[in-house]
Amino acid sequence: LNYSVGIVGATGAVGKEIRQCLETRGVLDVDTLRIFGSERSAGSTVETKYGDISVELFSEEACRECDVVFLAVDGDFALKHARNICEGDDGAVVIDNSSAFRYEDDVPLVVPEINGKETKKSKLIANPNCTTAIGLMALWPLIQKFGVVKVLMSTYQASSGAGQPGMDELTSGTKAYLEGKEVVNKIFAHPLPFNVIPQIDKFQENGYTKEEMKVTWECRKICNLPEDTPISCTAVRIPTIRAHSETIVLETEKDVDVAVARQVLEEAKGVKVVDDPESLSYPMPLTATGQYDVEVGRIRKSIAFGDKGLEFFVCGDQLLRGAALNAVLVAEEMQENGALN
Ligand code: 11C
Repeated sequence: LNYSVGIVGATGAVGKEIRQCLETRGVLDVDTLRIFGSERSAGSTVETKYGDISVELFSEEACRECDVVFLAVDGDFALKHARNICEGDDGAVVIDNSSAFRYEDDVPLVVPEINGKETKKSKLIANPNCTTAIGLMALWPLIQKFGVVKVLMSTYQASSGAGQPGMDELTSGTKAYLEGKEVVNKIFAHPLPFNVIPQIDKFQENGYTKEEMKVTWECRKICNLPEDTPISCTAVRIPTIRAHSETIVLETEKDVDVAVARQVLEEAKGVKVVDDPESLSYPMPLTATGQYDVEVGRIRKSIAFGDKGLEFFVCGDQLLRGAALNAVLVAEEMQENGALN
């Protein structure tokens, strides 16, 4: 079972992390790694665990020669090429990181720990939005145990959500601010250093942003919840580098026992409980950065919902659980369940 694996967009922030996850985890049986890029990056060399790899010019034909292709590109590019790459028996499995196919009925939207089995249904798999994937790591085990009436989420999202250019704009802007120079913003709607911006992506007709609606739509689809399950989010950009934080309020169907909730989270795969107020221990972007597991803490019964409510705080690495790691786990799941063969 030696697979030919392709990454499109391997020089971007998510693409780099996909390669590193493949290398450091070593679970997916990679025989050959192929890296595809634009004319600008084609011909350059990337040092990898699998040897020095020359970046190939992207083509659908070359991608179809692979067994599995990770797309770390924008939605328009994915829309144009993804289905052509996976079409037919001889097409490749495509794991797409963009939002292009997430809401298509025939495309599973997958967090492997939740609905990994869905990967058997299609050769095109959508990777969720980072905010959704990070939040669901904690929400899903709790929903299974206590049921869900509604979810209220407030996010504190890192600059990496806008890729390497977002992280660069925060870093250079912070330096400029401290030097008393003008802070230039091209990626974010306003200067991000020493600020918070309550807008991520475009505003929708209902007053929510697209980022906020992604959380609603994607949580429902991944957890197979009724279409009208109330899930509401306010998404805010803050000046951190690469871990998203989320305050989550879960109104439950059953009474919640906080000790049981904590135990459920301690046993959940991909979750690390960091929750000891006495030692000032709780999730933070700095400690969640570079970690595969999502940190969960500040676990408490909700004053707002009484016995039927739980509040907690989550931090997860946006580029890993929110993107690259999730995509690589999808491929590992497909290797395991035979969907890659
Ligand atoms: C952000 N969540 O933090 C966005 C980035 O739908 O894959 C990821 C967008 C997506 O800006």
